[in-house]
Amino acid sequence: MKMTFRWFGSGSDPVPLKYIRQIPGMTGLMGLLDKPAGVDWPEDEFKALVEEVHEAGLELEVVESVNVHEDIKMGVPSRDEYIDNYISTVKMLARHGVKVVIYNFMPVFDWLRTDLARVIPEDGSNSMYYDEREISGLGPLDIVRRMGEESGGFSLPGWEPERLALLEKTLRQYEGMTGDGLRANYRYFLDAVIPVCEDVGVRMACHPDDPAWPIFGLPRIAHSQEDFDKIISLRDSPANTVCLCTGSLGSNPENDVVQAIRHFGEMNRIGAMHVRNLKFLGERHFRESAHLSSVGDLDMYAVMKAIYDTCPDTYIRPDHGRMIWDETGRPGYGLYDRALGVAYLTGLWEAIEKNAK
Ligand SMILES: [Mn+2]
Repeated sequence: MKMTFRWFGSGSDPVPLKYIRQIPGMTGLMGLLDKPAGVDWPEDEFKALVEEVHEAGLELEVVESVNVHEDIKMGVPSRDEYIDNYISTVKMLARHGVKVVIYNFMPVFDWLRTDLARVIPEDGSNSMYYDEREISGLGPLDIVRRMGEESGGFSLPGWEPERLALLEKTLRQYEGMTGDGLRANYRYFLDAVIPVCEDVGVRMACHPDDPAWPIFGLPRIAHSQEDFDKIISLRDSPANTVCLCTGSLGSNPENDVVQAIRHFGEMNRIGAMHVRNLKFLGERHFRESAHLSSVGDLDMYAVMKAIYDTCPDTYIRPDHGRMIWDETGRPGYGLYDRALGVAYLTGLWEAIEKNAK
């Protein structure tokens, strides 16, 4: 298991690399360049990032948010140009030591919450929160506006302003698209990208829909074990893998997250893991909790044990954290609670490892 940390870059992440390096057990980052979907990532910028990360004593073997352009998901002719850019980016990342690329195939929207800083009454900290009842009367544009107002000036992954400008038009274009239609477009993308990944030694890792059910009537095809079985069979290859995010898949209590880890771990189809906990508050209603099993509804010991048993070499990161100790910053991505999450997960790991010997 390689413990890593998401980092947005020195220009836009208030957490210094030095602090990340000081978290016990930390090996590297899940990093990114902040580029709109469809752009061929500039090599000089990425090279500078790698050098900066290495200089801080960390690795950069996993890259996130290489976003898939909407034209690829919609399957319109201009997709070929964006697929070419994607392939060029994957090759470039491989040249600089990247082993795993995390992405998603969610139409229009990336992850969604109805409150980015809901106070947890028990301890006064706050965390990201979702209550489907709060969006029942709202359209997607209202939600996006609200998220923009609450993000404290940071742009949220998947909610880049340049995508939102096209939101209304894009929503219209998806009208009538089925899950199978979206999967056909996904297959087209994988057929082009996966052979390149096999050549250059990169694994693509698809992140689940978050929350793990369809929203706004859009087709969403990555929120259950069955969905990911279908995704893998679109192009079966060790390079076509899952980024198994326990908090995203686990937002739907019908998903057995531990079973899903064992299933895909045994198949060698887990490219990376996001590990976090959440607390169910009702039907389609949850908050992100601290990592500790007893304050949420996922069994984090069972999660780490499943990783240990089936994919012990995978990359892991604490996913989101609460905001504690009056820290301010990007919702979900403060230093303190994520660092506590790392300490807890590595502690579980040490116990599991020693117990097994
Ligand atoms: Mn995640």
